[in-house]
Amino acid sequence: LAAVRLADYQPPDWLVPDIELDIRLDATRTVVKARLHLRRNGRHDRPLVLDGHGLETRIIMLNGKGCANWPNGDTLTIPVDGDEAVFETEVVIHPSRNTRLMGLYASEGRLVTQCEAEGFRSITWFPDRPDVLSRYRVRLEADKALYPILLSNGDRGAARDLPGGRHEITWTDPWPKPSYLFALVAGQLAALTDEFVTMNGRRVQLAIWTAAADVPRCAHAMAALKASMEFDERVYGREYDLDEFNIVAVADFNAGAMENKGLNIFNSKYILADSETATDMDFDAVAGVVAHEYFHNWTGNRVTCRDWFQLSLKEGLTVFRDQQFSADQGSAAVKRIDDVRALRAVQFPEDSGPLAHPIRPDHYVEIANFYTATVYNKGAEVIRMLHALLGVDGFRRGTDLYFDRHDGEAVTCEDWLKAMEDANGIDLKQFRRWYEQAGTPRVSVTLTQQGGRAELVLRQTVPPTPGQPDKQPVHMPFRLALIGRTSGRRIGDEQVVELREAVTHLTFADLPEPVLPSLNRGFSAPVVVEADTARADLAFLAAHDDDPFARWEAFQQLALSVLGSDDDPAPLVEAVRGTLADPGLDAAFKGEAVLLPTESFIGDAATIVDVEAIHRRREAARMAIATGLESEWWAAYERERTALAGRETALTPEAKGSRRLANVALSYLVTAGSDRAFAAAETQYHAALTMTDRLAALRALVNSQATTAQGARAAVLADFHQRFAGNNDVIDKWFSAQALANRPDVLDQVERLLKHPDFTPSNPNRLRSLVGAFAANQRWFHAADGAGYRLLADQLIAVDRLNPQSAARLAVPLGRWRRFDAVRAALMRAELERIVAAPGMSKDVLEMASRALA
Ligand code: HT7
Ligand code: ZN
Repeated sequence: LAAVRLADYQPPDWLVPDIELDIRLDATRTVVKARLHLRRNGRHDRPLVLDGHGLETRIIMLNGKGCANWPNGDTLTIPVDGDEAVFETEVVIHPSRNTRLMGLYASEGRLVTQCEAEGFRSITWFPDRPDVLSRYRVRLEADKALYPILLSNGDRGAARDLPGGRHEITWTDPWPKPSYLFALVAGQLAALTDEFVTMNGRRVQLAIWTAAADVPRCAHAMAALKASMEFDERVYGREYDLDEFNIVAVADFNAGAMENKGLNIFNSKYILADSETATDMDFDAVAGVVAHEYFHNWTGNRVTCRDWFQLSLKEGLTVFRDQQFSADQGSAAVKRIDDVRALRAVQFPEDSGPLAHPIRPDHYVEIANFYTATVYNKGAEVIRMLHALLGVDGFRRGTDLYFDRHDGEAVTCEDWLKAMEDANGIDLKQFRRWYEQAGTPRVSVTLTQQGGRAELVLRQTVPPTPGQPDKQPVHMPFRLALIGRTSGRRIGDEQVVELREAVTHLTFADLPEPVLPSLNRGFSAPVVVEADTARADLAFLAAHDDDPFARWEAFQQLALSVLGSDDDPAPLVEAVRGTLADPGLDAAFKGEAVLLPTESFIGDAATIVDVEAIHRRREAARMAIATGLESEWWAAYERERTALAGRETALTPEAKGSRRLANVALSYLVTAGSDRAFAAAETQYHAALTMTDRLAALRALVNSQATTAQGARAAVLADFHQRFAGNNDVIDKWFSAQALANRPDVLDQVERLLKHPDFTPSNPNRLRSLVGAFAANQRWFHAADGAGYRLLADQLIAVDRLNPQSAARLAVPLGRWRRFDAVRAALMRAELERIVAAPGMSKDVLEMASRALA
């Protein structure tokens, strides 16, 4: 497998300041003519080298004359005289055969593109790399009845009818962009439209395009778009720069969405939402992804990446910006907890396994494999640390300088850090290690107190990762405070301590009472804290810490401690009792703070994951919390449902909080197993006015082991499928609820569902909703006989023929084999070896499987 290396980067030999595309669209046979205006970059005599993939090449011309040169595989090499030239090609492509969903493909009768990272080369010959920026002029022509709407980037020109029922339109994008930001969409679409007036008075026409029947389901996305435009002006001084902004929702999409200039293309799951079909979490995800793609207009598009090793330059920064936006629009504390939970669920395991890589990797085989939680989510944490170190104003000075300096350029993470340094007169030399070193740092903390004097010692280490045996200490902001052991109050101010050394000593004097440390408040640094705090102290912090994140974290640590042994879960029951009874906490926070860590998170804390013991202990603790607090759960359930009366579908933070706590209560009540609870779940399922409530009731019943709930389970599953037939995003939830079920027959159910007529593995959402969800079900995926692993590998091998990106993602769970007992590890390895040996596997899969085995 040939790797691309950061160390080998060379600037492009030829630039393409302007490109004209003429695209005659047809699902089976699209003709693409391209005219590239070339400029030699520097003094050299190297030829023009272009990328192409799967193109039927008809014509190649240089300066108006046919060329003798012909493609050699995926490259086309053309010697060019002079410093400027015009290079033209004509190729034929076949969108309806394109199951990879990269380049131009068909989705529900429409034609759509996905060019990041290397999809443009499947549309035409081009130097398909992000540091070649061009102005695009694009003529689209198609049958008008089949494709009445023709969209591309930039400003729309005049549209014209043509003979034979065809029509054409030309789009001109004034902003130079890399080929990965090119997009087109053609098809039968209707729009929800609106307008935004920017801070300098530009009137921007906004449109979200989808099937006509789904237009009303775009309202939440539209509101989020307008709020994002306002946020980027208010917080970053960034204004939108075209007269229109289009978003298109499509059903078949490899990722969440794509930030193409002026024409964002979305997985429909992140656009379409109404209370009947979308949960509160879905609504929040829609707003977060809409904001993310919009924010890319500056962080990614106006200032782009020099090469794909710099991916976190745009992705880490843009995730941080969308997290800030979501915190600004709702509960900041709950948002932070959710973001940390997601980081720990996906990025921490990645960083401690064979797929670990720095946020700026230094080599790859297939770049699509590096759209990872490390590049995105750890990348965002690194930006968040800069924000903490520089403060709000210093960070803004840094971003202002970055945009001023680099507008219209393709730059590196180094350019970003230099702007931060120059704007603030600081040195980030040591901070750069976050970009170079993989692995989650560990900070171990000890506190000793004698009378009014305490000493805190913090020791940091960064563990070895593949290819990086030795690590250096990193520079991090570590927020901490002291909490009085008697009063339960914060003693003194919170501090942001800048850890740089392997060992840091802090002393505190004149303390009026014994104290407990409140550490890494707000999760100010993406590290594992090892504090060896006694259970009683964790319970005290879970009841008293004034930082909401630290308070939530104290309960998580308490739960990890109790569930790591066969001890009585009574301390957890008491902690939950205290949280439920605390009048100072809102329902949204309570709904988070009473949840036990997931089985996989408990497993991550152990050296070897004991699948059965973790499941058994967690189930016992859940049952103890459920039965020990049954009257409290009924009270919470009834109180929150009463609070919702008359505003069941409201999306205010209060209403969302009430639904959250009521549904957590319902799940504990169904766990406790009374007939009254089953009846309440069934009633809620049928009477629900929101998907949040209906799905919560369905999940509670699906997860119930009680034989008395069997009838209700089958009935709600059948009803759900029938009620939402044809709505892909909702049917995905039906598949996931069954694949994630906490039941011994899950594997049989998944095997049955693989044969269900609605299971379409070519659709990435559907594949993830069944096979991806099943692999996240720790207890039943890791069945001791390896049947879960076999099922996953079979699906992966079959899907690779259709869509290598989808297949490669399925390899990740098997890559965790080192964390399991010898029998399971051998079974997982055997499946990885079977995958590697299967004939004709893609390089996407081969790279993932071979890294996993290494
Ligand atoms: N920048 C976008 C990345 C993306 C992508 C990557 C690989 C294959 C398909 C893809 N679709 C979109 C998404 C984002 O971060 O905004
Ligand atoms: Zn992004």
